[in-house]
Amino acid sequence: MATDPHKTTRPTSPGDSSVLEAERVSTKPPPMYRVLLLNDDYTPMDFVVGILQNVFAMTREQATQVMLQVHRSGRGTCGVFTKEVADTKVAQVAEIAAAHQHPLQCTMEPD
Ligand code: TYC
Repeated sequence: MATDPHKTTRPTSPGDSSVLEAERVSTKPPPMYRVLLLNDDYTPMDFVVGILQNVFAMTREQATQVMLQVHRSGRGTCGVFTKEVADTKVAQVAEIAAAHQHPLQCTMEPD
């Protein structure tokens, strides 16, 4: 029981240490999502670098490499995240790009 990694014992309710029940605990990693930037002909390069620094916490050097990858190949990876984090970052990019009237597109796909 205690050596089965899929089960643990814990109190049935907070503060109740008298009753211990087996409980299944998920050990699966969560599904992950790749967030991608797409190229376009209008968004300024330095704006894309700023997005990668501010939304994806890249250094200026990393951000420049990813921006150039997107510019040259059509798309590039910003990072791989849980669904909630990926959704949030895609929405942040859309909001910032729209606020500056740039057509920059950011998408996500299962990794
Ligand atoms: N192609 C754009 C330009 O020449 C730069 C750019 C890079 C745009 C990456 C979008 O996701 C992008 N100004």
